[in-house]
Amino acid sequence: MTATTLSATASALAGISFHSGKVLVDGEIRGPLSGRTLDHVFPGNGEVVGVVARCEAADVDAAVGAARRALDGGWRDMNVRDRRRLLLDYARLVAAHNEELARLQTLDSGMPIQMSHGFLLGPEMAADFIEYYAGLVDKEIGEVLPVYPGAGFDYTLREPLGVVACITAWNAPVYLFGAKVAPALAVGNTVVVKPSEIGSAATLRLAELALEAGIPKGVINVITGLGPECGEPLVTHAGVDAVSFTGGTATGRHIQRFAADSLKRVVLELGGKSASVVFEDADIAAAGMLSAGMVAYGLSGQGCACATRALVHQSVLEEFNQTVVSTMAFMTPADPFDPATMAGPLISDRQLERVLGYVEKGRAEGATVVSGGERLGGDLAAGFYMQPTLLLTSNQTTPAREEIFGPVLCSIPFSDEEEAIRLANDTPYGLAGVINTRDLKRAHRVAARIRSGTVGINGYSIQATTPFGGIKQSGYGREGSRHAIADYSSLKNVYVDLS
Ligand code: TXE
Repeated sequence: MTATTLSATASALAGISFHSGKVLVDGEIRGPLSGRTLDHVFPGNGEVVGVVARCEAADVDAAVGAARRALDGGWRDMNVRDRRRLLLDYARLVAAHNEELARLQTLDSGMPIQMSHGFLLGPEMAADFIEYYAGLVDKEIGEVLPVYPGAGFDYTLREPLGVVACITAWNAPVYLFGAKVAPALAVGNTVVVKPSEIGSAATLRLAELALEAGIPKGVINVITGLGPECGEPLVTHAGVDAVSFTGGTATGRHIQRFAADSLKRVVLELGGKSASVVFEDADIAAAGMLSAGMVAYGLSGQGCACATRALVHQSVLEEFNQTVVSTMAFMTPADPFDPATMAGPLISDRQLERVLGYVEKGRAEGATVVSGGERLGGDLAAGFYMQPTLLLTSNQTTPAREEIFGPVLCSIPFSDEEEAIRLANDTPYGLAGVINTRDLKRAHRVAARIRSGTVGINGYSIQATTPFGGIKQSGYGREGSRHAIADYSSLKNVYVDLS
């Protein structure tokens, strides 16, 4: 197949221009010092659409040096009014480039263009993060504290950490850029962003817009490359003061180990295996649509917060599963650049094979494939598409226990509230969760007992104003809200003796 069989992709690719194989260091868009690149494969049709710079230690050094100079050269000590205004100008510019950034995000990740444009994961969300944290620049600055018994007072100063490395995943590059870079910059840090080696076009453009908004060169630098060649030298670099990471749990463990020698601050936003608990009194149709949507719509299950286990009261299991199957049928993957498309491809052939392997493993362990489970052919054969899949299983099979990162929902029956809570918590992860019930007391009772960083009741939402992050193997630290400021700053205490 060529791109011509996906007509929306063919016309989008003909019209997109982007920085192929480039980095942004010290205000300059240029090729990597290594002189090496990696192919940028578009998951919608399997074609190479450009290249990604394959940076190594010398590039890391240059980017960290530029960030340090920008930090010491004015960004850290800029008066808060100027910094606030620059960030607000930047937020406006990002929002004004919604169309262009959304297309680049789809090019990088295969995310359907309607979701790339949407508020949840699109440029408006990145703009909202920047605007929200611009509003905190002159507010999250410290506090005055009482001292006794003598005469005196005490105050705290919230200070930047220095140079922050922001290492991001391929699944939502625009959202992740906003969630990490905005709070880091707001408190006066400078950043080196390392997006996934899979696609860097949206991240580079976001950083370039910062320069156009008047943010000084070196405040945001972008380098790209493989984990061991580029990510590791960045994490271990003596000039990096903190690391904010989103990606797989195994990589998160490596990063924590690499950062241990220098004791630099680490924030880890890792994987999940969240549960949506469906009680017998819930709106079953709404719960089924929500569950199906979380694994079939948009990212095709390639999101850390997706509730990929549905724990369903046995009395409503059949009705729930039927709703899921019909909703999934409605969300059959298609050309991600077509505005009508609700679900896109998986990120790579390797990832698709891995997900199909989980379905097979589940089958061998006794799970029933209620619907889906196959790779899509025809016009979509050259891309990485698979049918949204419903498995009926216990909580003990491999697909119910491991993060699959694909459109696979595990439907798991339970018989009472205690069992539902036990199953929801019977996972190494602790990122998100949903409780579906019309019983107000039960909703809050169960929300308090689910061991995770976030929980939704009859729905789920993440935004700039609310804290998002995990516990257990899902990592630690928070993105969004004023609580994230703590992860990107240190608190200095100053005592004043008035006696
Ligand atoms: O992530 P990686 P991948 C999960 C999901 C997925 C799996 C692997 O289960 O199947 O992780 O995805 C950089 N030092 N999530 O391979 O490898 C890497 O270059 C420093 C969950 O894409 O963790 C990229 O920029 N950096 C997740 C980033 O880390 C390193 C989103 C993420 O890559 C590095 C994505 C190293 N040694 C995947 N190795 C979520 N939480 O949403 C890699 N990197």
